[in-house]
Parts: sequence; C-alpha cells; structure tokens
Amino acid sequence: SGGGQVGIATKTQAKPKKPSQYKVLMLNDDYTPMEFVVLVLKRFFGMDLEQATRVMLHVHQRGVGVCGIFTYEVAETKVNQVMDFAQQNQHPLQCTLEKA
Ligand code: TYC
Repeated sequence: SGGGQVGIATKTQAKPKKPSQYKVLMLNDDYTPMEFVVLVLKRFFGMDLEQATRVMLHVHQRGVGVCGIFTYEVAETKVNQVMDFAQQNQHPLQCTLEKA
C-alpha cells in the first residue's frame, strides 16, 4: 500500500533539431539569355512569369539573387538540376548554395 519511493521520470526527449536552411543563389553572366533564366526559375523554382522575370532582372542588375530557401538536400538537388539544364543548353549559367 504505497510508501515506496517512486521516481519521477525526468529525462526529456532529445529535441529534434530543425534542419538548417540553405539559399539557392543564381549568378549573373554576360551570355545566358534572359528568357532561359526565366524558364529555369519557372521550371525548377515554381515561379510564375512575373516572379521569374523580377528575380532574373534583379540578378542581371545586381549580380546575384535568391531563387529560394530549402533544406540542404533539396537545395543541392535544385543546384544540380539547374547546372545540368544549363550545360545541356550550352549556357554558362551558374547556381550555388549558401547557408541561410
Ligand atoms: N546578363 C544576361 C544577359 O544580359 C542575363 C542573365 C540574367 C544571365 C540572370 C544570368 O542569372 C542570370 N543576357
């Protein structure tokens, strides 16, 4: 009938940490056609024509711009897809990752 010391569980669950986020950056160059960059932004980043045009012009004018922010795995996949697609079409377009 009771009396015995009953321990209270105090160990908490290890916190699942939120995955780090990475920016996918598009870099300007002098040769890739503007329409190709717009196509890339629509195809791989789900932008509509208006968004894609705005981001493309930003990169064209400023040299670099953010295509989106993703987990590392997704960001790496996007970069590879863009680089493969640019190479297939013989454009020097460059895309890279940066920790957000
Ligand atoms: N500067 C290119 C041109 O004048 C257009 C361009 C925009 C290229 C954005 C790359 O990420 C880029 N044709």
